[in-house]
Amino acid sequence: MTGIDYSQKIPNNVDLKSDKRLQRALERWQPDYIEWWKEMGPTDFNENDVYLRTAVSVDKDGWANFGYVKMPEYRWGIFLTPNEKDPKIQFGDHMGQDAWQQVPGEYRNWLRRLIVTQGDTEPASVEQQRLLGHTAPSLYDMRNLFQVNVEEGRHLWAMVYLLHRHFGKDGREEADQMLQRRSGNPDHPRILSTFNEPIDEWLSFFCFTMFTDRDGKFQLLSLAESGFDPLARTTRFMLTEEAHHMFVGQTGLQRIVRRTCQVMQEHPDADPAEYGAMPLDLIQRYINFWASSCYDLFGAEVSSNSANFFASGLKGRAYEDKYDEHTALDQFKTLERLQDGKIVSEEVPMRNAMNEVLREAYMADNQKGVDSWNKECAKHGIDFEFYLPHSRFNRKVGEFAGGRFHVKTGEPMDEASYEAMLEACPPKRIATTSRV
Ligand code: BYC
Ligand code: FE
Ligand code: FE
Repeated sequence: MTGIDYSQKIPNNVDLKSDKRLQRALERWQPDYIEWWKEMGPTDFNENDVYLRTAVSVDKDGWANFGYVKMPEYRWGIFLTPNEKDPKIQFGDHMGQDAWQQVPGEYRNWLRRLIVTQGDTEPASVEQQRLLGHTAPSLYDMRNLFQVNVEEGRHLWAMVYLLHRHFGKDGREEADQMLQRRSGNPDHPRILSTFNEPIDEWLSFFCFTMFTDRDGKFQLLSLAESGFDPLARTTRFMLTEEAHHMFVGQTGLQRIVRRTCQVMQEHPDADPAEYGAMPLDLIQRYINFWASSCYDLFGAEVSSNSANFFASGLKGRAYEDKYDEHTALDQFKTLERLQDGKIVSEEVPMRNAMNEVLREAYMADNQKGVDSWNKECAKHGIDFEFYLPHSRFNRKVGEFAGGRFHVKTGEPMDEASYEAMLEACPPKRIATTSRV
């Protein structure tokens, strides 16, 4: 392989060219990545010139870099948000010590696992969305789709950089496997559940960017607090891109809701579907599916993993600096647990409840989107209120996995009433996933 000028080819602020070993590792990985992109990225658009934003530096101007590019030639860059001098670990057992610039040996496996789990979601989402270019509602939407896709590709690069730079041989092996797992493949699936669900129409795409990319936001916020400084700085830069992804989701759904409301105003007695608009209750069903699937992405309500990640300083809470206290020792969180089929409250050590702390923040953020769609309905005088499914509904992970709970109230239900509820409101995908 001839030397690629990485400072040219891959915009970066990590001085790639001065680290020959790293450069060689990335040089070996890069053609496999391009091959993966061509095989698993957006179908049939590899030859098209697409008007895309490419980040070429971390400062504000580096963001406004727009131009036509063929997607396989996109310049996937590697950026770490510049750091303050002498960063410290901000929480957990090592609070106040210098942040790690190298992988702490005792936490190597946990850290690798976090980075691999994060990294795996990025190509997964590109795979999930690969057919959507063919059915884009407009050129505007198509461009947004491809922008999201190339940026998720960049997020994979970000995690692969960390693996190559800091984890030696096993990091390189993990990086290779990122290109080998396949979304939805029963023999070789992506790691987390939601990332194996098909996204073959745009309502799902908008729900995914609304709800799943928002899981991305909250996971990245908690990794941005990490005591492993390169991870914190990488994820901070990724967060700047996430805002656009969620904007695509929230406003995409809002546009659909608006159109339905207009049709309902014009034809109050008709089914909006007859006029090519999406019935509001159908949209709600999709919300029920995608939001509940994403609740699972936070892990179990009570989790020793989450306690370990926090104690070790590897993964904090979103906006850790807003908390008064950063060890979370001698603190408890009251959680609901399932005991003999009954929901009971239990005090759980705070560190073990960190997944739930993050999920609650996530749900509150989701609610803002729901409110904006409800405002749209109210503005058009349409009497309809969207809601978020209850956190116990349709869960596959954690305390309430496999249970039968009301989609709105979260009350336990017997099998027959649960089935009846799903019949009355059969979210297309829930019908397929909850009955397997
Ligand atoms: N599906 O202790 P538990 C994004 C496993 S999205 C399948 O409850 P923990 C993006 C778990 O691995 C952000 N398996 O969980 C968005 C464990 O397995 P083992 C992605 C699951 O570890 C859109 C067992 O169940 N980033 O960036 O406390 C487009 C018990 O686990 C699931 C991250 O996730 C599931 N849903 O928390 C593109 C951040 N949930 O050990 C991109 C990194 C759990 O028993 N990851 N399991 O074999 C983490 O912080 C944690 O791994 C999790 C899970 C929060 C995911
Ligand atoms: Fe991402
Ligand atoms: Fe994203």
